Amino acid sequence: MTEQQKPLVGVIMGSKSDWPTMKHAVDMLEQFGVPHEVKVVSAHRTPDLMFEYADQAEERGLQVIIAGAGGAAHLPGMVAAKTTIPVLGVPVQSRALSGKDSLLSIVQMPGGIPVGTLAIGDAGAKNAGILAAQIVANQDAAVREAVKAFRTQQTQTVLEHPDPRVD
Ligand code: RP5
Repeated sequence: MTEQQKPLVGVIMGSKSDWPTMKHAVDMLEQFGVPHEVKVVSAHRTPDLMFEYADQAEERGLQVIIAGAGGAAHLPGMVAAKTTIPVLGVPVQSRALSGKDSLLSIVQMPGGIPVGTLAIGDAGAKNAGILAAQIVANQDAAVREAVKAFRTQQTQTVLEHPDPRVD
């Protein structure tokens, strides 16, 4: 439903193979009711599309871009180089190096072009979705309330299940 409204968050990834990871970011945006769009945009296979996407993001009304990539993960940094919209980078867990290559490719940006880098893999994607919602929440009371409700529920779940041996 939130995908049909004018998107505030753009979720892009270097390959279709990144989707099982990046889905966790989208799940959170859905949960918080944040309008978003999802697209494969590759720094290496579709470089012109990447620049066009970054160039047009602001005028299209995007407030945050979540960019996931693995291996030589240049997508988040290159998108950040072409826009002043906050870019959150998700290092996808690569097969060869377990995502350490992805992490270092994304996190080691030169001073002046920030990328907010999350953890490797599913947790990073999930947190990117939450963080993007928190950014949108600065100007959106409904999203703010949804994030707060999520936090409260999460805390309650832990408190109500203190014994790790019992489901
Ligand atoms: C990166 O290369 C993608 O982000 C992906 O994580 C990785 C492998 O891509 P595929 O070969 O699976 O398409 O650009």
